[in-house]
Amino acid sequence: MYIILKLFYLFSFIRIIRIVNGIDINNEKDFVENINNNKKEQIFRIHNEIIINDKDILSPSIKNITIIGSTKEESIINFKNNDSINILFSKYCQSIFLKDITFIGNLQFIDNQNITFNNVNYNGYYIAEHTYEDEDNNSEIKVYDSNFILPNIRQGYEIKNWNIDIFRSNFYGNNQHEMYMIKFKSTLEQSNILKIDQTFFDGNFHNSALHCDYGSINVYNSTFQKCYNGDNLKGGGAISFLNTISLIRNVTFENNYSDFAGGSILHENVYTSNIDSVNFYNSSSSISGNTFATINNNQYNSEIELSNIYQYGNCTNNYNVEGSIFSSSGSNIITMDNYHGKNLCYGDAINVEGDGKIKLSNFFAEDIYYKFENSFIKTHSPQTKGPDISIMNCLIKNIYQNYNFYSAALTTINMGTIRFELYILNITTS
Ligand SMILES: *[C@@H]1O[C@H](CO)[C@@H](O)[C@H](O)[C@H]1NC(C)=O
Ligand SMILES: *[C@@H]1O[C@H](CO)[C@@H](O)[C@H](O)[C@H]1NC(C)=O
Ligand SMILES: *[C@@H]1O[C@H](CO)[C@@H](O)[C@H](O)[C@H]1NC(C)=O
Ligand SMILES: *[C@@H]1O[C@H](CO)[C@@H](O)[C@H](O)[C@H]1NC(C)=O
Ligand SMILES: *[C@@H]1O[C@H](CO)[C@@H](O)[C@H](O)[C@H]1NC(C)=O
Ligand SMILES: *[C@@H]1O[C@H](CO)[C@@H](O)[C@H](O)[C@H]1NC(C)=O
Ligand SMILES: *[C@@H]1O[C@H](CO)[C@@H](O)[C@H](O)[C@H]1NC(C)=O
Ligand SMILES: *[C@@H]1O[C@H](CO)[C@@H](O)[C@H](O)[C@H]1NC(C)=O
Ligand SMILES: *[C@@H]1O[C@H](CO)[C@@H](O)[C@H](O)[C@H]1NC(C)=O
Ligand SMILES: CC(=O)N[C@H]1CO[C@H](CO)[C@@H](O)[C@@H]1O
Repeated sequence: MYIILKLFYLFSFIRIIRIVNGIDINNEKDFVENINNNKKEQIFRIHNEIIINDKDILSPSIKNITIIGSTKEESIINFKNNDSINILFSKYCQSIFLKDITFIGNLQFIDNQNITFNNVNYNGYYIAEHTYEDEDNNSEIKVYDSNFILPNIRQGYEIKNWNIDIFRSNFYGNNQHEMYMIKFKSTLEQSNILKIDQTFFDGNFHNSALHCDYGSINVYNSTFQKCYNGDNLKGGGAISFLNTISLIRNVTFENNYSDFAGGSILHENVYTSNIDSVNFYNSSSSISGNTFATINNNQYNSEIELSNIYQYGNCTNNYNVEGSIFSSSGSNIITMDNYHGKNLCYGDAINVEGDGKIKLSNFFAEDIYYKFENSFIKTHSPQTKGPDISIMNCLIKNIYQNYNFYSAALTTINMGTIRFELYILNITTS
């Protein structure tokens, strides 16, 4: 009798815990009914794989909704309809929280306040939007310790008028050529924040990682590899910054390529960009700027500040790139301190179009290859006074010139000023 009482007591205790800890979802019917109709329950617990064949868009109206698994391996939500939106979280859902789960499906978020992915394998795309602009800029998407794998359709992660914080996560691209994995859009007034730390992007030689239009972008301690961009999207290999303020620190770019400008990074009409402690391995463009290209056709100056840059090129392609190091077009102010580069192929190392102000210091470049009418620095198409370039403490070692006609190895300039303080070692002409 005592034992039975004790068991009964234990049983009610477990029941209480269950109520406190939300509701168990065991199958498709549970999931669909509760997501659509349950207005009270906040926590949905998933313990096994739940396959959802229902093709209708689910639309919860729960203020604070948590979908939580036991582990990513055991707890799986798997939508079979994988080429359109599966769940739409409208503005009634203020806070959405996914944790310890594998989620296969596509999500749409409209006017919510907080979205969190914590320890999630996410195989799908999502679209997150605030339909209002310039009002509330405190809403945040958090992506922590998660793996995001894009399904093989032409849609990535779209984030409009949200702040987003990505931490210790991995993003894997798909087989769609010329697509952005993440598209981040804000406005001048709202200036949302995108923060990326300790995160890995793999563009699968098809996708570009990041497109940011307005906003303040911080990328730390991360890697961008195998990214590709082309002539349709007209962006940089891994990253395209438009109208942004950005900071990139302790980041590696590896095997990125653009058929447009900027092998790894394209700056287009940006306000400022600060790039510190960054490696570029095998980063190339077929047009301009193997590491980065800065294009500005605006009234204000784009200010690009770089320090501690390492570049190691791979001379496997034959492009006559405008800037095997970088290129500048328009009224940019570019300063670069402490640069080391090796294997720079095959165009002008630094190409300056228009009236840029370029200041290089502690600059070491080794094994520079020319195949065409190339120079170490080439300036062209001056707007008013031409560019103003200064180089302090510069060492250039081994320029290999393979061209049948006359070409100036160091500088080609048709207006403006260049001031060199340098040591040149070994120019080889063949
Ligand atoms: C939403 O639910 C989660 C999990 O129970 C909780 O941590 C969080 O504080 C809740 N947020 C709000 C705004 O109620
Ligand atoms: C959103 O998150 C912030 C902090 O991250 C918190 O202060 C706020 O209460 C959350 N809002 C909701 C609706 O959960
Ligand atoms: C969708 O699911 C089907 C069947 O599982 C699969 O063959 C197809 O590759 C999936 N599509 C995408 C875009 O993942
Ligand atoms: C929100 O916008 C205001 C100006 O409208 C700006 O001062 C503030 O820094 C912004 N906050 C965030 C988190 O972006
Ligand atoms: C990431 O970057 C920030 C800012 O540079 C730095 O403070 C932090 O220590 C870094 N984290 C790791 C794990 O390196
Ligand atoms: C740079 O980032 C890597 C991760 O990519 C990290 O291991 C390392 O500690 C970071 N270094 C600094 C100085 O932050
Ligand atoms: C550099 O890129 C080429 C293709 O252009 C590739 O074959 C090679 O493996 C890359 N090298 C390194 C060191 O990653
Ligand atoms: C380019 O990459 C290939 C493959 O990784 C390598 O064999 C070759 O040595 C590299 N070339 C240079 C110049 O680094
Ligand atoms: C310059 O080239 C010569 C002949 O190839 C070589 O012996 C010498 O070491 C080179 N100097 C430097 C500083 O690389
Ligand atoms: C330098 C580099 O890694 N180039 C590769 C970039 O990606 C394209 C395909 O997207 C490859 O063809 C290049 O070899």
